[in-house]
Amino acid sequence: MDFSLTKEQEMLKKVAAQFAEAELEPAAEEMDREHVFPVENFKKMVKVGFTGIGVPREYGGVGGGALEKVIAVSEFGKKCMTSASILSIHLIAPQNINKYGTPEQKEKFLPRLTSGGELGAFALTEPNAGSDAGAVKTTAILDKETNEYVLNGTKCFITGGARAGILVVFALTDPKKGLKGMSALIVEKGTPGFTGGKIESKMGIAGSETAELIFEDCRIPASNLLGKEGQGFKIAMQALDGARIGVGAQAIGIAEGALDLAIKYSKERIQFGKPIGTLQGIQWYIADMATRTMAARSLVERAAALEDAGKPYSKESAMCKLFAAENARFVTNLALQIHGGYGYMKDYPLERMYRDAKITEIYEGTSEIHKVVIARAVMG
Ligand code: COS
Repeated sequence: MDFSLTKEQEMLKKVAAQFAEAELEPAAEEMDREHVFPVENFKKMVKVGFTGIGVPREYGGVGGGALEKVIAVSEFGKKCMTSASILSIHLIAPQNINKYGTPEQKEKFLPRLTSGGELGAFALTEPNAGSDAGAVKTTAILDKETNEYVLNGTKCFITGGARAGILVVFALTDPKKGLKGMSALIVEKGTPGFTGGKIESKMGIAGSETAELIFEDCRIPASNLLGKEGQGFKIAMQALDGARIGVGAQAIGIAEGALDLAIKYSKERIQFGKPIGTLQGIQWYIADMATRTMAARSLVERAAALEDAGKPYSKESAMCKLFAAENARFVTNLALQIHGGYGYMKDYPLERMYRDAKITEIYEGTSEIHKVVIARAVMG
């Protein structure tokens, strides 16, 4: 297997790393403390082109695919997990409109999401439809006279939701059919009847806004149907297969960032008259962290390569996210432990990274859901 990056991918990695160090890292602590969305940094991401990854140039994108997303998101994750999360989740909307959209939908919505500065969101989850995504209750009933869907319901835990300009929203267009009656609609911010509700206060990734969305007789033109009626659940599942690689990338990023900090600290910190990194106990921690993180990266890149090759990757996506997320918690925990009391203090980034890492085991599907997906795939 060829693990080398192309010249363009090497360049992307370098640009993303420099961007993360210069723009994202300095803002990370304040974002965490103040729970503020990084408006200026998002504008800069747009300017450099990160928000157009995976979308063709004719729609304002920068091309590339899943591997390019992994490269950029993991570099962001090393320095600022909130920013990695914002980019990774933003990309779901343009990539899905690109995949399922009509030429008219692509022309209308993609340039706004890639180079136009609008944030995208993916609205599936509801208070009673989390892991059981098929239990969505939001409805979108077609008014045949006006040719509009009338959207009613409440979504929750939607990253970027209330702030997003363009959202992919899942609703039942034929409630009698359950998940087979689910469809995907493109919804624009400002549509009458669509309001943002509660903004959640979270344990980590504090700068990424996580919102409740309320739809009350919200009229969506029938031309905003993404894919076909009844295809919504499959679109959601396929979108999540891709999105899970994004979370895997966040998880390897934060693990690599924490490992870098742990190595640096263990060489600098003198106890008992020598750097703690000379102690075998610390070396064994570092060796375990490095080995597992390399394994996580390999799984994430493998899933991305399969997606880019157009091969089935649902199982691999679940495996990479499951493993990389558990590793992110493992590595941030040990990196904090190596820093001792300093690691526990807010003056150092480790306690934030430890809190930020936890979400990777929960969003875009919990670790337990990934085990369901993997077991079904391997056991038949
Ligand atoms: N790609 C394409 N189609 C898929 C699919 C995938 N990855 N996963 C399931 N489907 C299809 C199935 O093939 C089935 O289609 P048919 O009826 O035509 O055979 C249909 O979708 C229903 O699938 P299934 O019976 O497996 O549905 P379940 O209700 O059992 O749910 C899980 C499956 C648990 C895997 C799904 O609900 C899930 O992923 N839940 C987690 C949701 C999640 O990640 N939430 C986070 C939201 S974003 S923060």
